[in-house]
Amino acid sequence: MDIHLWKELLDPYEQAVSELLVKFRNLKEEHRKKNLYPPIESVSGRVKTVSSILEKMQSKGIAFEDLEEGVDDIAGVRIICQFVEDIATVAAHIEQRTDMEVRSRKDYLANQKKSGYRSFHMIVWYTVQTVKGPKRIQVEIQIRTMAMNFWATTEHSLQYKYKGSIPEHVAQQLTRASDAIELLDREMSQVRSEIMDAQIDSQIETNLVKDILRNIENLYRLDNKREVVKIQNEFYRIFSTHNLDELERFGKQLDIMAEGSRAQSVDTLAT
Ligand code: 0O2
Repeated sequence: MDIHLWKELLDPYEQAVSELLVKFRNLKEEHRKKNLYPPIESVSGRVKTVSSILEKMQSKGIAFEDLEEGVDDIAGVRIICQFVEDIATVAAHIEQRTDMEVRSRKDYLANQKKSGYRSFHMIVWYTVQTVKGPKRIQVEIQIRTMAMNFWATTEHSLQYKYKGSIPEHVAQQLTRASDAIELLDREMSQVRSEIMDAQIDSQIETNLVKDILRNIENLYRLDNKREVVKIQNEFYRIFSTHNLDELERFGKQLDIMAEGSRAQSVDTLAT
């Protein structure tokens, strides 16, 4: 197999990773726009390097003709969550999507690996549209918390440093660190609802401020400028009180004013 064929083989996998990154990032954004708690903290992806694919084929005895079936993580997407509970939410979301079909799951949360690795893996079938028509490929989706990711990234670097045979004393430290990570995730879950409330409030405030400033700018273009400066000062006063209810009331009043002002300017244009 020459280099040109490798590129041709990997192109649809690149496409799948790019598309899935957009889709999962949009899902997070959609939650934010609707003032909902997003179960996704961040998303990243990669296509396996040729050398890494070759290593996997050699270690598992996979022939070239079985490459795409046998190496199921050529395309990989990693979804990072804030809390352990979010992992199940994301997995359930993936199960019910119509643009991918779950082929298999590996629950390294219920069955932690000997190394201390914890994560939830799903292999999904995903179809990309290419110039040669649709191509159905496998994508590995890893779902884990930020804490689990910290552990896995560090351990991965050590695997690289020690070429896969981590010395016993380092392996023991990693096992202890993994136990500490599990405890940390459990502790964070205890305060989950409080953190979620705080984050949602902060998101509501961010969205409100954005809407209010847009309305103020629009009014400034259409209305009595001195009045609009007064409105702006009132906004700054309310904002400094950190009273979300008052800010919401102010935002609604401004919506009505902006609507009235828009209607008036349309009438003026029509006459
Ligand atoms: P990379 O560089 O991430 O691509 P299997 O024979 O099916 O049990 P397989 O096919 O490796 O083994 O599947 P598994 O166990 O689900 O692992 C797939 C990926 O999960 C790995 O890909 C890693 O990304 C991650 N992973 C699994 N076990 C560990 C672990 O002990 N430590 C860390 N840091 N990551 C792990 P690759 O191809 O190994 O690496």
